[in-house]
Parts: sequence; structure tokens; C-alpha cells
Amino acid sequence: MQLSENSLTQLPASVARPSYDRSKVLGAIVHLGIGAFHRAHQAMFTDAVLSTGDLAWGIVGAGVISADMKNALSPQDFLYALAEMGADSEKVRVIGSIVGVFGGTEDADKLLAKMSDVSTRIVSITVTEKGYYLDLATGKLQLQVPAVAADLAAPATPKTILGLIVQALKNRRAAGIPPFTVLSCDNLPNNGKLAKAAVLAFAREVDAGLAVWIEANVCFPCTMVDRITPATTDADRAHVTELIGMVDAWPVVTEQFVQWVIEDQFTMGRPDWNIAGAVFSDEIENWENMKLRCLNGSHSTLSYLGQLTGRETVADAMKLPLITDILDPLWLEIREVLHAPKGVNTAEYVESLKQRFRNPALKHRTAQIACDGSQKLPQRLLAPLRDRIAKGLASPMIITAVAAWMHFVVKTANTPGAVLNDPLATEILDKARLSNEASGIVGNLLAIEKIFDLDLPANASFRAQLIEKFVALAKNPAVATATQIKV
Ligand code: CS2
Repeated sequence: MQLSENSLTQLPASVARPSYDRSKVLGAIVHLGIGAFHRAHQAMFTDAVLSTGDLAWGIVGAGVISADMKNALSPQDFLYALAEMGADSEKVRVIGSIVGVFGGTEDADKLLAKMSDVSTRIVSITVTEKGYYLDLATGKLQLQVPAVAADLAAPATPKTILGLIVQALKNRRAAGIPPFTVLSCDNLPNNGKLAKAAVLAFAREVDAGLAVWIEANVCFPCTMVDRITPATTDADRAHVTELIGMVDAWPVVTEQFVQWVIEDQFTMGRPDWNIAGAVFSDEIENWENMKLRCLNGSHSTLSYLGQLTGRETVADAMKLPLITDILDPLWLEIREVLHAPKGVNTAEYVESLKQRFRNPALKHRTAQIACDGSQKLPQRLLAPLRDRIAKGLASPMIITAVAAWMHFVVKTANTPGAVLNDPLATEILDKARLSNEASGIVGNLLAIEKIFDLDLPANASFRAQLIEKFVALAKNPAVATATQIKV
């Protein structure tokens, strides 16, 4: 038996399910990037709103490129199981807030029509850091990326999120329909402002007047999103099948913790996501920086060190003193230059992160987090580093983390068949192969302006410390770096 509207009644009594009439739910939210994270986070918050009887806010999702999610969820009426795993308890519920899914580029015309329609009040986004096509060091739109160039050449038939948003807003403006809110839910500092910068830069290329109108009329609230949600594995599918007694083609396995802080600026209203614990705040930058630096910064550190010490999951990496001995002082360095949101104790926040990282029920792969380092290092580790440099403070642990990333890419570059998952992979691998010597490798990688900008490579003291930490990791017998490196 497969999960669907018809089989809902056959679920075990312990499994929560939609209590509302899904046929009456309006698809007022279009979500771009319907992956595991969105389904563990915003779709769960929205399910709680629908459960109160407010049926105005269903989600119509879209895969940005692929139709995989549409193909998996269509036969089960877009229902899926969400398994929330604690260290010693698990809860499973069926989420009903997604009422349709478009299949990536093949459905781009239908998606554009839906986004242009007055029924769409919010367009939310989870497309990861690289999905905004921004050069994060300079803030410039990457006009040369083929997908962006193609949309700029044919703006009426867009495929990228930027092309879709701009064309849909253009259609709405022409039809006298108010603009939707653009809600970024990606792990970027000032994610709303970045989304706005990307949309405006794209719009300016196609229609300057439209760009002025978007700037004046469209809201792009910033958000801080948090829920550790590993990619679904076959083992997860089997486990969920056992829990719910039927097949779910694409369940989501996540942790029990969840957090969402949102700037309250919406052009056409919004759901009462606070019902399920979301917080509307005007202190969003502090929330975002705390999360990006304390959680994601240590996550990235742990993933590179985990990859270099053969630790496959975060929970396993957290058992290695070599790693925790770096993480504890790393958190101190990060916290020392942090502006915490009012009422938040950052020491307690970090303690809770440790518990979450140690959760044995979550098989969060270090390889997954290690992806896209070029897009992650700047806001997660280099931002607190710069704050410390400005205050004349030393940062041995943040620098060790950057050295760990360098070893990770050098090792990938020198391992036959290994693939570096990063939009800058070609450039990074070329640079990583230019030299065998520690100072040469560090200097070459540091010269990647899109990651390190111009200030860090020019900082002689930082460069010397980075070489020192790079050498120290290479000499550590517990760390398996590329054998070619001369130290
Ligand atoms: C992780 C995040 O993959 C990564 O880079 O650091 O996805 C992390 O799990 C989430 O931000 C937690 O909210």
C-alpha cells in the first residue's frame, strides 16, 4: 500500500495526519526548491496553520531543475511522512500542506502562470547559497552563468528562479495585480536583501522601469531558518515504511528541534506561522549571524575535519576529541564577536548545538555538509574572522577550520575519481594542483577572490598563521591529508 489521500485512514493511530479538508486548501504559496529541508520546515509550519482551520495558505512546490519530487509525490497526492528523530524518541506525522508540485524546467510555463496569478501571495525559496547566482564577495549577479544568460536572452520564457520571479512580477504589474512577497529561506546573511539584490540586478538587465517598480513595491523579508535535515536515504525510506505501515516514495527524516525567525514584511498577508512556534522579529540580522556562525560555521569545520579523519556522520565526528578540542575554542572565538539577539545566551545556544550534533538517530553525512565550501566559508567562518581581525584578536581555531577546508579540496584534487561538489570546483581544483608545498598551496587557494576577497590574501599575518595551521594538520597523524604535500 502507498501513502495517499485514500490510504490515510489505514495509518497507525500513533501517526498524526492532516485533520483538514485538503481539497479546500488554497495554493497561496509557491515554493521554489522543494527539497527535504523545506518539507521539514516551512511545510510543517504551514501544516500547523492549516490544522487550525485557516485553509488560505497551501503550498504549491516546484523543483528548480528536476521533476523528481513531482514524480515521487504526485501518486501519493503530495502527502509525505516527516519523521522527527530525537536521541531516544521518534515521532512521525504526515504533512498535507503541499497541494501540488511542478516539475522543474519541464513545467516552467505552468509555474510562471501560477506565479503570475493573483492567487499566489508568497513566493518562498530554498535553493541553497549558489541558487541566487550572486558573486557573494562582490554582490554582483553572475551574468555569464549559462542559465542566467539564457533567461536574459529570452526573459518571457524563464527557467531560473530569478527569471521566473522577474517575469511573474512583470506580468502582475501589467495586469494590475499586487506583487507577491519573496521569502528567502536559505542560509545566507541578510537572505532577503540578497534575494532582492539578485532579483533587481536581473530586472535591470531586462527592464529598468520594472526594476524601479520592484524596488518600491515588493517585500523581501529576511529569515533565519534552522532544522538539521539530512538528504533522505534508502535506509530512511525503509525505516519510515516500517513506522507508517505503508510506502512513502520520498519521506523526510529530521531532528526534533526546529526554529524560524522572520521579518514581518509581507505585501499580501501571511500565515500565522507563529502558531507552530515561528517568531516574527525585527532583530533578524543578529539571529541569522548567530545561527550561521555558531551552527553552520562549526558544521562546516566538523565536516572538513570529519572527512579528513574518516568520520562519515556528524554524530561520529562529535565523538573524536581531535575534533571537539577544535570546536570548543572555535565557538568561543565566534561568540566573542557576536551580537546575540535580545534574551539569548550564546553559551546555552552552543550547548544545545552540541546535543543536536551528537544526535545518533540522525545520519547526517559530513560529505553532504562539505559540499559548496566556496559558497559557505565567507558567511560562516570568514565573517567572524574579519570581525576578530578588526578588533586585533587572534583566531587560531577559525584559521584551523579554513586550513581544514584547504586540505579537503587538495585531497579531493589528488584522489583519482574524487569529485569536488562546488560551483567553483574547476577553479579550486586547478589551484589546488598547482603546487605541492604548503605555502604554495595555501597562497594559490587564498588567491580565489570569490571566496577570500582581496583583504585576507593581503594580510601577511593571517597568511602566515594559515600556513602554520595547514602544516600542523598535515603533520597530525590522525588527519589523513593528501600524501603529496611537502611540509
Ligand atoms: C548544513 C546546513 O549542509 C550544510 O551546510 O550546515 O544544511 C544545516 O544542517 C542547516 O542549516 C541546519 O538548520
